[in-house]
Amino acid sequence: MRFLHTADWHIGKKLHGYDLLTEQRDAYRQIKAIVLDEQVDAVVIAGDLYDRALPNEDAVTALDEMLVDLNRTQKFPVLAISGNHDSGVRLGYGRQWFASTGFYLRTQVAEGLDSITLGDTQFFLLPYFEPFAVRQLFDDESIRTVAQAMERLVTAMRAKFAPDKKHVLVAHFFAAGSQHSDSETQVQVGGLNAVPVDLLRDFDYVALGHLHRKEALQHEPTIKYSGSPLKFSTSEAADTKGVWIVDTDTTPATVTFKPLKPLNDLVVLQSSFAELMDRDQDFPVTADDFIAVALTDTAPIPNVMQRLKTRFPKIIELQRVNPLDVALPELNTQQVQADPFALMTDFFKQTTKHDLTQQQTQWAQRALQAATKEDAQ
Ligand SMILES: [Mn+2]
Repeated sequence: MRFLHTADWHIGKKLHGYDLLTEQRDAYRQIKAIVLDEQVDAVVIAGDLYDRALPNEDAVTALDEMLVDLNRTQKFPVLAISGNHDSGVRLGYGRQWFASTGFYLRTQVAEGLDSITLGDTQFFLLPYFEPFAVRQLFDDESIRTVAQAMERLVTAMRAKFAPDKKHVLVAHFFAAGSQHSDSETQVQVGGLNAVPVDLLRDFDYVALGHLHRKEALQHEPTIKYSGSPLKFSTSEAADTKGVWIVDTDTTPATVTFKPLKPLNDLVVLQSSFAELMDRDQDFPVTADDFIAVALTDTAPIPNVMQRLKTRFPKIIELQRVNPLDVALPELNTQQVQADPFALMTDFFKQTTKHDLTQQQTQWAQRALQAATKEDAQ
């Protein structure tokens, strides 16, 4: 069995107000090309197909087109689960019909125990779940955490293992020891709801969704997050996004990464305002790329965003790399009253490493006069 593992499509997601459907459709085209090129036996999508429980019409249309193309037109079996961003009930609409064409969609935790066998591999498709659903399923009040729930679920799955088949788990949760990025909605506080990876060792491969970086879980050759097909936050700017091709014919399973090339990239530009505005400076970005600006300047710049956007139209973030060093000196009232202007100029120099300009000196003096007047009133 050779399959493609992807997850976290988040169809309908916006990046700081910018619609990503064009980029998402392009990522789908690339995934389809890999599916055809690698001649896989199935495509696994490990949750968060949509970005929200109530996706808008454009998002529903786009995902529908992708799945129809993959499953009906290209005739690839699709194995998918709902993630924490999906509404299980809405996404799961029609799933009994879809199964008739080899589109297996699981949105209820109980369905995770009904395995699907394709070729030599038995797939367990476990959607994102809350512990109470597993508490109800097993009628066991002692199940309080995701880890406890998962232990029960894996035991139940193991009882159903066909001994002559390979066993693959598709799931959507936070695996203990994984690293978060900024674009994930954290579904747990603390470590209470992390799933220990030792619970997952009996599977030949575990195809995970939820975390958006493929590097989120290190040192686990057969327990993997595919990551999202697109960069969804600046913390992922340096990542290479892609999908895994998994062969279960070998022991252990062979896992190969296939990169996706971003149509419009998310790039961090770290530079001074003057350099960024200089038309002779060549930055490796296109007008359609999403730009996170990391400004090295310390001085205030009027209308900075508006001006930067004349050069880089799609700025999604603006940050200062050198935030002012504002360690306040210990002062007493006497010192402040003695020479407030000297204090102010010292403080300015200390935090910005510059002297006040003539203009700034005027502004400062005027502000101090106004404040003194207010005090006197
Ligand atoms: Mn996600």
